[in-house]
Amino acid sequence: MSSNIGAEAQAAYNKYLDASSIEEKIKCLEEFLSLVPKHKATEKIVALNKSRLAKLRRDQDSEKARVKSISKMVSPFSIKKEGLQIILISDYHTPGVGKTSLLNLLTGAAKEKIGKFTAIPEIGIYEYDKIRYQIVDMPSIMEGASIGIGNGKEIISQLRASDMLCFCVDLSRDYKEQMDLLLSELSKSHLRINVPPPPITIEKSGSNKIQVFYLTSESKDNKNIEELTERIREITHAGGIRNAVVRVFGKITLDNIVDTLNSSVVYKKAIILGTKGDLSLTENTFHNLKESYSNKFPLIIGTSARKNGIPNNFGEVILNYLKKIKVYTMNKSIVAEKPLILDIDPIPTVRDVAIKIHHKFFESFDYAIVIRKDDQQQKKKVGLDYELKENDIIELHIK
Ligand SMILES: Nc1nc2c(ncn2[C@@H]2O[C@H](COP(=O)(O)OP(=O)(O)OP(=O)(O)O)[C@@H](O)[C@H]2O)c(=O)[nH]1
Ligand SMILES: [Mg+2]
Repeated sequence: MSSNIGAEAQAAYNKYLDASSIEEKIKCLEEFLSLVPKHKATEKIVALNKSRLAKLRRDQDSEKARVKSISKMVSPFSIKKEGLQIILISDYHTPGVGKTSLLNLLTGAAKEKIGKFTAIPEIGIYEYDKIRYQIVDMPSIMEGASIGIGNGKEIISQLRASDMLCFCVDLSRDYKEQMDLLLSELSKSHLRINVPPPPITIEKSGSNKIQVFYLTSESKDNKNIEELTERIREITHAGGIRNAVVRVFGKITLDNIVDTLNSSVVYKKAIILGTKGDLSLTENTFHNLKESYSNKFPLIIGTSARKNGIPNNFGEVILNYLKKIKVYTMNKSIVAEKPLILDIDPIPTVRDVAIKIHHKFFESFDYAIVIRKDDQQQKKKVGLDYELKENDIIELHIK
């Protein structure tokens, strides 16, 4: 390059030649153009590099557009929730465990796909008591799913978002082998099954230290509090957090602290569905499956797509298991056909209903009328804190 551009501009130009990314090239060229003296002798160089810069910016824009369009592409593994999302999972085996058969039994969907390997999720809606359960028949989980084998990453990311998992276990095969594989891949993917989130929160703070508070009498019952506090500080520090407020609400383990620091850990409720219960000797296997896993899985149900199906009140059983209740809203004396689903822990109140329907009901709330059929006083005028029970009918009034 000509010597009349100046040393600084030359240095910026050299940096541009060495730059590897588009962003870096753009930055260096901008710097070069701001430094180069503008006169007749440099006119050509300036124009040339302005043009290069414009081209780089166009390249950058189209690269951004490309990335955006990829991220917009909908993966068949990412499923939009509709109602309560329940996902059927099993290990990979030929013949299959019977997930597609169960999906069909519950929802009528995918009949023609039974007996064929399910490569992308199949979906159906199971309705019970006007509550919609979205049943997802997921492709089976292979060994190494946690590191991405057999679309493992995509499958597991959807499991993380679901309301409940059904471990489907073929009762005509070795149940332990199937359970071990599923539990191991999910655990490696940081899914914690049928355990509540640990009673500890760690919140980054502005203070210059890690402060630990024991906030309940149960939390004060932790063994050797001083030592535990020291461990909490060490583990939190090792997790890259220097300033934090740690709140402990109950009994905790050191693993609980590690999990709390790991934002990818999720806590999922799951049940076991034994399949092919019509085949010989499966009664015995079902009994053993229950013996082995009922401490970790409080709900284990035997099914058969060929003979006795699945319990008629499956929807009710699931709702109870998920610790949810249904209530109904009322508008101008007309009770909504579809119920609202609320968690029973903590006890739901009128406030939860108002927020769930629309924020305006909460912000401009005046009073609510609650009708409870099994109560002495059937109709009550109540406030936001009023605690609700299953099948309550609620009419919200705003100011
Ligand atoms: N006897 C008996 N056979 C069943 C039952 N459920 C499924 N099968 C059979 O088992 C085979 C696999 O059933 P699918 O429902 O396709 O299994 P899947 O879990 O969806 O299989 P993949 O999609 O390959 O993972 C088919 O031949 C079914 O007819 C059952 O309850 N009893
Ligand atoms: Mg299938």
